[in-house]
Amino acid sequence: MSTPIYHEAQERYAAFGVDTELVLQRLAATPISLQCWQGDDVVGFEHSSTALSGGIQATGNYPGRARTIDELRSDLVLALSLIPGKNRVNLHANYAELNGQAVDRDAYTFEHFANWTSWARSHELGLDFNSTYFSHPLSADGYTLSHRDAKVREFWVRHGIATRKIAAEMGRQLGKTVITNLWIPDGCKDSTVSRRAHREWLVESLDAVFAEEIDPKLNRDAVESKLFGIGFESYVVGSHEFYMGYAQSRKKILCLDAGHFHPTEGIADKISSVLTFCPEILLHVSRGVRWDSDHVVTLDDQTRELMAEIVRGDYLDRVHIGMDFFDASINRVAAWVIGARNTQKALLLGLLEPVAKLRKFEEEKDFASRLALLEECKSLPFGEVWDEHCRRQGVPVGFNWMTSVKTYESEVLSKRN
Ligand code: RNT
Ligand code: ZN
Repeated sequence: MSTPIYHEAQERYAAFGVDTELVLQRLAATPISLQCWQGDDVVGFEHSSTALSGGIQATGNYPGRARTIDELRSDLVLALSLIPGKNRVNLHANYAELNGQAVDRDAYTFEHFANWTSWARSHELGLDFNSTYFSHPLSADGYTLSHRDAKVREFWVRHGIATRKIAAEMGRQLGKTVITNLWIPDGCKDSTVSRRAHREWLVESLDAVFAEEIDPKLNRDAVESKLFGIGFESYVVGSHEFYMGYAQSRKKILCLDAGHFHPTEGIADKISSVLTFCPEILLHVSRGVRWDSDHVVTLDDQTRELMAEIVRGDYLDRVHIGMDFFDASINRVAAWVIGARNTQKALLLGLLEPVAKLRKFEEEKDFASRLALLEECKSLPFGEVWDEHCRRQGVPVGFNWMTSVKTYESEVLSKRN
């Protein structure tokens, strides 16, 4: 039963030509992919579990990090139960279940992800996937697919191929398409003179990784750019221009990570440019703070603008929404829930925008009314619509979700060391 307060909100929006019922349907139909790596500070479960490298860092030492795959799954289940809608889980290749086998990343097979897949099936979750090119002895000098040594490149090409095969099998078994993302750390701390050579090696390697056609119903590939990394300040091989060209020419999905551009540069304005040339976009919704690209997503202007652009351009069916942050300084389950609920709230705000009215003002060159209405929208009762969504989706309304996290913290997380 909807509450009277929701009906009031419904009428307020209806006055601007917005149908909140339709909005809630669209919101419920849009999954968010939860990054598994928020649960264990991107460590993964390979035997050696080398320290996190590749220009990314999870800072903080809040107790409760998942130390085993079972712990990570149980943390994910709690987080998912507090986020409205049918969502997805995004795995990384270094979350393979190796059971002590001495197998390197170029030889990973579906069997190492079979348990993850049956777990996903039993929770009716879709999976997404990532090849892992960091935290490995063969990436220690900062280069992988664009390494000057062909042997190193070949190792990583085999890893990329293995990842796509695993993803396709996950997609087949789940009956849900997997989006596999490829991000490499490659680059250098200081002025590099062989920029061209590394980029040419990277194209060659990527073409080799993607050589085999895979049914797009099972797996689709994305490539992710970055401006700089920690210790990779002067040169990153896979820059935005590089992958924009690559994705456009090879018809791949372009992954835009909100934290991978200049600090004042948002990704909202890129959506309609990229989608003019690329078939689809994968989002890594994140929050850049100074040099860190991976803070927990808040309901900030950049995220709101991003979601508004996706709705305004009618692009929802060409955009895959994933999150990418890793915060080790707060309760990790809470981080997932805060980030996901904010991502969804930003999308809800975008869906609630009276686009038709705003467009009309634009056509009439009435820019004062456009600005006035855009600002007016900020004080419309979107919180009531959000609460209604949570109620209908059977998740806690408002701040109440935190109670479950606190109970779990005292009963489970605080007992980990
Ligand atoms: C790194 C990229 C990449 C990673 C994950 C773990 O800067 O954003 O997406 O965060 O693959
Ligand atoms: Zn990312």
